[in-house]
Amino acid sequence: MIRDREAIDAFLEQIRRFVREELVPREAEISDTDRIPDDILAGMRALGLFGMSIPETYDGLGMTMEEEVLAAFELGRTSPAFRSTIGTNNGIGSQGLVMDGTEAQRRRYLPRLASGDLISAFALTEPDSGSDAASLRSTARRVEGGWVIDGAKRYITNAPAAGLFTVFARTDPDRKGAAGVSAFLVEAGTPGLRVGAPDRKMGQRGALTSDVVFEGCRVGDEALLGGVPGMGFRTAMKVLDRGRLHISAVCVGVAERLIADALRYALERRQFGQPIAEFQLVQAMLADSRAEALAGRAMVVETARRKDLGEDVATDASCCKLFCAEMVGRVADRAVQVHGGAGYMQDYAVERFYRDVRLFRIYEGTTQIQQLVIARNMIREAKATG
Ligand code: COS
Repeated sequence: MIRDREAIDAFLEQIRRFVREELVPREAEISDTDRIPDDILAGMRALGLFGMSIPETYDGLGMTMEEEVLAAFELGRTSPAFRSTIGTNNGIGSQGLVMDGTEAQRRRYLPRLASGDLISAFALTEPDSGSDAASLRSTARRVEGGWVIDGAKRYITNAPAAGLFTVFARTDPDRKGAAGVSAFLVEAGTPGLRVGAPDRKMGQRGALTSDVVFEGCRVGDEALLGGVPGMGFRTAMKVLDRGRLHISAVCVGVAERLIADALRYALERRQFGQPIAEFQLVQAMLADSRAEALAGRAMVVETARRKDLGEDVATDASCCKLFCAEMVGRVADRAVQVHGGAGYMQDYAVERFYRDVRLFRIYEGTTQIQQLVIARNMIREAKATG
């Protein structure tokens, strides 16, 4: 439900220009240095990109889900590391607060998250708890006036830069599954919180992840998200529903970029006396990619619209993540193939994107977890309706 079509179109055009003029030319540099330079961060702040999904009451842009996915399509047209920089503040790092935080918690953090002065991280995954998120072992023990958190978190996006962590820990040791889990807002610099060295990843260089360790980390009562224990897992799942739609949109944007690169190369590269774009086997790869990216775009916009209308889109958000993450993997593979030997060389962006997109099938719920969620919900609905 776009409130003001002209305003959103103008904003999307600003992002498009920023991506084309400021980000695309710096992709190789970001990959080489493994960091996003300050001038780019300043540009992102100036555009308001850190606060797209944060309500206007807390100084964000208050975009609807539909508007957010339209923006994510644009941001997808460059290295995913750029999107990752603003990704946690718009998604998994802020939405727990937006959805379930107390008014005091929202006021304390959301305006600074919206401006990008504060970076957030979502600390759910652990060394022994990935897909089986409800089995997490980190604990938060009740003490006078607060809680003491112990445990280790792994692969936490933006942890090295984060000033605020949403940490999931078990507050009820007697309840093994989801019910005993609570969420805490823990500020960087709190004694007992330690951030590890950045991980060395296959791709998405510039998007930093690391371990986060809690050893006797004491926080006050006000750190418990929403002020109610036992709600953390549900918060995490709701946040991931939204995050999965956003990631799906990024996959579509990356696919469209790869198609543009592959088409340009196919028109320039000549073999057997003509551009390889004239060959039907190359055309088949371009056409399949185009059709699949369009399917992804359509399902993401449709699901986002229905979410804005207040419908439960958990199943379809997983459908989008499943399809779009796999789709961009196929599109990247074809883009390398169209480039032939050049596609295997680091001189061409497709080589880097091929590695970057591999992560989409893994994080915010693997493809297999999406399949499980979709089928489980289908079966539940069928049983409920008899
Ligand atoms: N929205 C709101 N609540 C939800 C929900 C959703 N989408 N999904 C689950 N819940 C609630 C359930 O209703 C249930 O609450 P009740 O016990 O009150 O009914 C609770 O959460 C537990 O749900 P469930 O029984 O489905 O939990 P499972 O342990 O079976 O796990 C999966 C469910 C596998 C789907 C979950 O662990 C998951 O998504 N894993 C992947 C984690 C992930 O994406 N990690 C990426 C790291 S973050 S980048």
